Amino acid sequence: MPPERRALLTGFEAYGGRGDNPSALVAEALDGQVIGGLKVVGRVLPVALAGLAARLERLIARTRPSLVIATGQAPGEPVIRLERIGVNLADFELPDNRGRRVRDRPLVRGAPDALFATLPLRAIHARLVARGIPARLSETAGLYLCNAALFHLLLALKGKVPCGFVHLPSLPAQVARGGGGGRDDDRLPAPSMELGTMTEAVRLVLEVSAGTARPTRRGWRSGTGRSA
Ligand code: PCA
Repeated sequence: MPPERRALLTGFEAYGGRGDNPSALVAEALDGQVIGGLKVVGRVLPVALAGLAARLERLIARTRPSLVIATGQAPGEPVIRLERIGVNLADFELPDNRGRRVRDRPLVRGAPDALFATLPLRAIHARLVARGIPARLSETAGLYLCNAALFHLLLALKGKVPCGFVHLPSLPAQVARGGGGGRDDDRLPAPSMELGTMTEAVRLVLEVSAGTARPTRRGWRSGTGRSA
């Protein structure tokens, strides 16, 4: 038997006064499934900057994944959003779940200003759209915890393991409730997407990424790296 290969899939807990987070529900739903030959290890992260990098590094060390997909909620976003880039900056528009609001601060001093996701984003986008799931490539994951997770993961993985971030819309029930925490993003007529559609989207992201990621002598690579 060949050794089991794993994909690490993370979601975030609820934040901003909302009762739930679709990314946590998707990570829990796919935990333990085998997708594209990889056993999915689904984990839910706290929405807190303190300890985030260490937690991600621990998860990588324990899981030794061949693929890492992080996910989070983007209230107000109508489609599946495939993040191209993580930036070395934290500037929170609201406090994290430990009450900490970071302004204008690099995530890691001395690290690069930005790192590119290493997933085959065009192929993923094409597969989602072919399945009838609206999706787009995005050039900013924000300056909050989702961007921080993407940046820390890309820094830790050093391009050796394909890694990227998927932002998910709000759940219909979140929009129906009119949002939480006094934020406008979830108020009607805000967009939403069914949990089943989002789960299928993340499943397809895993499948396409697992299919194109190939081991090379220099480590893992996926099909994005053509230069202009
Ligand atoms: N979304 C937030 C953090 C947690 C989440 O699910 C973000 O976009 O940064």
